[in-house]
Amino acid sequence: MIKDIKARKILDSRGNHTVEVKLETDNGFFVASCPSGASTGKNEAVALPAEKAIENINKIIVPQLLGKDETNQEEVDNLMIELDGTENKSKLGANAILAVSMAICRAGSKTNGLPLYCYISQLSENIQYKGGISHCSCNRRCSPDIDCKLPSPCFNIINGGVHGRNNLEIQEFMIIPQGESFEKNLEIGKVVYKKLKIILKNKFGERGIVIADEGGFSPPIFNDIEALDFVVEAIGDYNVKIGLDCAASQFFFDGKYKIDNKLFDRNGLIEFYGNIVGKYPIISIEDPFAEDDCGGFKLMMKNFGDKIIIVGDDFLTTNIERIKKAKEAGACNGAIIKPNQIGTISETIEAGRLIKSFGWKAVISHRSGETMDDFIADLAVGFGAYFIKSGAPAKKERMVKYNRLVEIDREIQLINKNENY
Ligand code: 2PG
Ligand code: MG
Repeated sequence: MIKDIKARKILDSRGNHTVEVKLETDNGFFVASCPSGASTGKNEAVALPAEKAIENINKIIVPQLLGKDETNQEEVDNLMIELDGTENKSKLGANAILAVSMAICRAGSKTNGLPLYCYISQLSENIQYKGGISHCSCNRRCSPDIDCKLPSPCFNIINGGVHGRNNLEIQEFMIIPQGESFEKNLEIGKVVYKKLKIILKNKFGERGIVIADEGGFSPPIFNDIEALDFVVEAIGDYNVKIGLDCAASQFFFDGKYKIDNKLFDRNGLIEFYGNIVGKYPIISIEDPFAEDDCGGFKLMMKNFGDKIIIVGDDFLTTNIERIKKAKEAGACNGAIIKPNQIGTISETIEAGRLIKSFGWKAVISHRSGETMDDFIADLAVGFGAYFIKSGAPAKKERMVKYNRLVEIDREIQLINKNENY
């Protein structure tokens, strides 16, 4: 039973205020906090100033939630959605609602005696029960044969766009190691990141290794192709692919896309992407066109949909209706899932299930303004996400997520070997 909820202001990784919630049940205290984006999609749920969101939690949400059952995630989330009453959570604030929703999820996992990823699996029906509870060998009331797979990490090692301190238009240059385990991939990510640091320092001195919002470097280069060349040099002989988040809404002006001082129409941009996909080991491109340019996304799918993953982020905003429309239009084959784009864990899970039902690749993502909350690590495993984006293998608010994934990975391996952990 929910006994108490306290909300307070904390600072995020950019030094901005955000909301942290501490929720109390009979089983203890559960803390959660909300991240925030810089390149936000205009259809995202609305975050209010932290003070206002906290006031809404204390005055409106808390009185309605006290005494409720923390294991009824959907019911409690629906209650908050009703209390808000808007399409985009602008009355109570998505940051207020989400922080509470995450804390409830943590509390529910504890009450059920399950690790968070396992509980989220159950919430999203991702676990295959082996004849039910009696077959459990790990005392966790879930099958030892968990259908939880670790996502592949996408490490954002060069930051441009609104996250960078340079003139690169593409927002994120990510490396995606192809090793056999999560831990191995983290190791490769770390090595390539450090190699890139040496390369950039040799070329640009200290200015080359300025670190930007997501822990990636922000070297003083003006050319996105040159950035790709640095990434490839750092990768060397490792089996590592590349993912890009173009966040193209940020370089779309008056109907034209501006990259590297050139203006492109849709077809021109397709040609630009064709050149880089042909030359570099790119396997995924996020938001290649602006958030309202569904035609651009369709063209992207038509040209490259059988070769790479075309991921919608600002384009979809973890929004069920937008995801459905994109499916009908044939505009994506992958989607970003960010809990604070939609505002509750139940809706996040619903969006994830829809994405997976289409056979699309689900990409769980952090925000550029983060906290030390590692919820998305458990979410990624619970969902069976294909990728997780949590920035560079640097900066502690990014690393807590990757470190939590290593912990989960070890735990699952032990469970699958029927050993105690
Ligand atoms: C993105 C995110 C996270 P932001 O565009 O995918 O990398 O950035 O949180 O600024 O929207
Ligand atoms: Mg994005």
